[in-house]
Amino acid sequence: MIWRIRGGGLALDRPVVVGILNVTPDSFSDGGTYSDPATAAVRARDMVAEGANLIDVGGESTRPQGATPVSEEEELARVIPVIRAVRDALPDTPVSIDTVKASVAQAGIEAGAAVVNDVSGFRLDAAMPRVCADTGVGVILMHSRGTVADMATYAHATYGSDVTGTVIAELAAQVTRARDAGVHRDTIVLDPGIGFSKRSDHSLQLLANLPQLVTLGYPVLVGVSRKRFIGEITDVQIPAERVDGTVGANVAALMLGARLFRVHDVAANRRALDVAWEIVRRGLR
Ligand code: HH2
Repeated sequence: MIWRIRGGGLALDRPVVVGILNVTPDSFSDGGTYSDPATAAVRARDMVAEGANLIDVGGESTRPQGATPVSEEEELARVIPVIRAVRDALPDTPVSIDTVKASVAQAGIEAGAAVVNDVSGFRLDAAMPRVCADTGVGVILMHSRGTVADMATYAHATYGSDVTGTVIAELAAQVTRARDAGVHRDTIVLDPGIGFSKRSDHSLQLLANLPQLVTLGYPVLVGVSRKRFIGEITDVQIPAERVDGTVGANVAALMLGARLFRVHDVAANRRALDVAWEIVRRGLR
C-alpha cells in the first residue's frame, strides 16, 4: 500500500516513523529547542539518520496547559525558513506542515512540504480542503474538538459511553468534507487525536479500539509520543523521559493496525517498531 503525497508516495509496507520538529517556544516537551533553521535542519538530519521517513514541522503549539494561538505572520516566520532549510539539507525526505491555517499550509507547500498535518481535521479553516485538493498533498486528518487554545484540554472531552464510535463518526464527517472538496482518497491518513479533547481513559480506549478506525479503509497514524497518559501510567513527570512508555504504546498501536507513528525519539521507536513489525506482518493474511 502506498500513501500518495505531493510529488510521490510513501510505502506503508513497514511502519512509517514521522519525526517531530517543533519550531515553537512553548511545546509541551521540547519547546524552544529547534527554532532557528540551521539547528532545525541538523535535528531533521539526525532524525532521518535514526530512521524517520517524514519530518513534521509545526509552528503552533497545542500544549495541554492551554496554548496561545499564534498569528499567521508569526507562524509563517517560524516554519517557512525551517521547511526550506530541511528541504535543502534532505532533498529526498518528505516534509509535512503541522498547521490548522490554509494560508500557512499553502506557503508551506510552496516551500516544499508534501503533506499537510491538520490537527483540526479541516474544522478550523474552510479553505483548507481546497488547498489540499489543488496541490495534491498527503493529508493527515486528526480528530479534535474546539480551538487551538483548548483542543488539548478537557474542555470538550465529553463523549458519553462510546468514545470510539463518536470519534470515528466525527472523523468520517471530516473525510466526507475532504472528499467533497476533491481531496483524493489515496492522500488521506486518519489520526484519532490522542490526548486532544480526551482524558487519558478516552485515549487508551481509542488505542484499544484502533481496529474499528482501521475499518474506515484509510491508513492510521497515532501521535502518542511523550503524552500525558504515558506519564500517568508510568509515573514519569518529565515528558522527555517518557521514551519507553511511548515505545510500548506505539508497539501496541502497531499490533492494532496503526501504520504511521509521530514521535520525538526516533531511534528507539524505529528499532522497536521494526522488530514488532517482523512479528506482526507474519501474522497478517
Ligand atoms: N500531537 C501534537 C501535535 N501535532 N499531529 C498529529 N497528526 N497527531 C498528534 O497526535 C499530534 C499532532 C502534540 O504534540 P507535540 O507536537 O509534541 O506538542 P505541542 O502541541 O505542544 O507542540
